[in-house]
Amino acid sequence: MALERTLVIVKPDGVQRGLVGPIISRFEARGLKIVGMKLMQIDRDLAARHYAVHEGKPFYAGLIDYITSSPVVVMVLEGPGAIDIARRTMGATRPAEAQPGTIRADFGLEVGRNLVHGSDGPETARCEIDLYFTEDELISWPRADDRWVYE
Ligand code: DAT
Ligand code: MG
Repeated sequence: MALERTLVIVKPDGVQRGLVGPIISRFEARGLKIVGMKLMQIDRDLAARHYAVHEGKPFYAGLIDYITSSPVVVMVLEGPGAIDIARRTMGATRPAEAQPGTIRADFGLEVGRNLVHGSDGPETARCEIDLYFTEDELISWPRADDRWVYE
């Protein structure tokens, strides 16, 4: 499967609840490789660009307030099929509908506190990675485990 990169965010509730480690562990254990990562506070301008597709929806104002409310951990994860794999590891948008074993089901209850973001396709992944990271903040590195994770 093609090697992809995707943007994943541990949202403010994940950071505030001390779940950064457990959430990142899910992706790491799955075999996805961290090629960029930082703690940052998303400002309203960046939030508006990130969630532009949701502008005008009833939950938009609350979504912007929430995502800008306290620090987040943003990362770029790499692997074969990384975009879809990360989304499946996160689970459905609404934690109540997410499958047990996914991050949103195991750590969350409500849609507006669903802990993680993950890009939903190749084009959004490219745009979102560019929104949050400069080229020199991303590192392509050979991982000792690569040959035990990739065929
Ligand atoms: P996802 O984060 O699974 O890609 P999305 O892109 O449809 O979901 O929406 C972005 C975020 O907006 C989502 O993580 C939580 C919030 N959201 C979506 N639909 C919502 C709704 N009906 N009510 C409240 N918040 C919602
Ligand atoms: Mg989305």
